[in-house]
Amino acid sequence: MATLESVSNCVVTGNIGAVGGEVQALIDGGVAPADIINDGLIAGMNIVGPKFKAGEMFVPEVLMAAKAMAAGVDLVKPLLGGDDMPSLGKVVLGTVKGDLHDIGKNLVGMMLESTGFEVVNVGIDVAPEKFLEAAKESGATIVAMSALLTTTMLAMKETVDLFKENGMDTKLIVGGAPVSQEFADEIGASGFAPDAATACDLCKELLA
Ligand code: B1M
Repeated sequence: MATLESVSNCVVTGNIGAVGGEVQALIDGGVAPADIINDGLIAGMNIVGPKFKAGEMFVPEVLMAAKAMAAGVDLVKPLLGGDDMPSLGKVVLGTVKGDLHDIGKNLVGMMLESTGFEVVNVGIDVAPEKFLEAAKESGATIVAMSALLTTTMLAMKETVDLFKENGMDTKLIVGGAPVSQEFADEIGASGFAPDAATACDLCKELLA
């Protein structure tokens, strides 16, 4: 029988073939989409992290875990709704220069969309100039940056500085595992969110 734990196990073992069936069974059984994401898919990734750090899992296995997670997320995403809501505002979202991690960033994008924001997802390894160009082109009022590596957090400061140099009044917000409120304050960002749900609240606050 499919459970949140079996979904989590599919992520940990990178079982791309099985994850879809398990997630679908939970959906059919009436489990809330947010619970499938938080207590199934993310819970699995929370087991992968420490194993990767401890050298018990390696890059190819983590990649399989990431793909299994993405396959699960794809099934849940349409259920989060948001399509019919009027737009709350436009947010440019990307993972900063030098950083290829996109699972958390994409979850933030999904939650923002389901809350009613229009999201311009500029992808991974995004240089400060590209964030600026995307903000100018789209007219977004918020730019949300994600970083998972301590080394790439510096690119967040470069981006904040570039927006200031160009006289932009765009709100720049930051998030990702190594990022903190203290760091956001230090680089002059408009805000920090530790998770996707808080990122939505923060965007609403900034536009209020
Ligand atoms: Co990477 N990796 N990785 N990795 N990887 C970490 C981040 C690491 C902590 C693992 C470890 O050692 N314990 C470590 C970083 C150490 C450090 O700098 N502190 C690490 C490393 C070292 C590396 C490589 C250098 C490994 C190597 O090649 N030797 C390499 C770097 C590549 C690069 O980016 N240049 C690398 C590669 C990879 C994979 C490609 C194999 C894969 C990424 C696949 C992908 O993203 N498509 C991967 C993965 C999966 C991880 C871990 C295991 C999981 C990350 C994840 O997806 N978490 C990670 C360990 C960990 O974090 N525990 C690790 C689940 C996700 C839902 O959480 O991304 O934190 P997270 O997002 C959350 C919040 O942080 C927040 O909301 C999300 C949802 O609630 N959030 C935001 C995120 N972005 C936000 C933006 C916002 C607001 C909130 O805007 C305002």
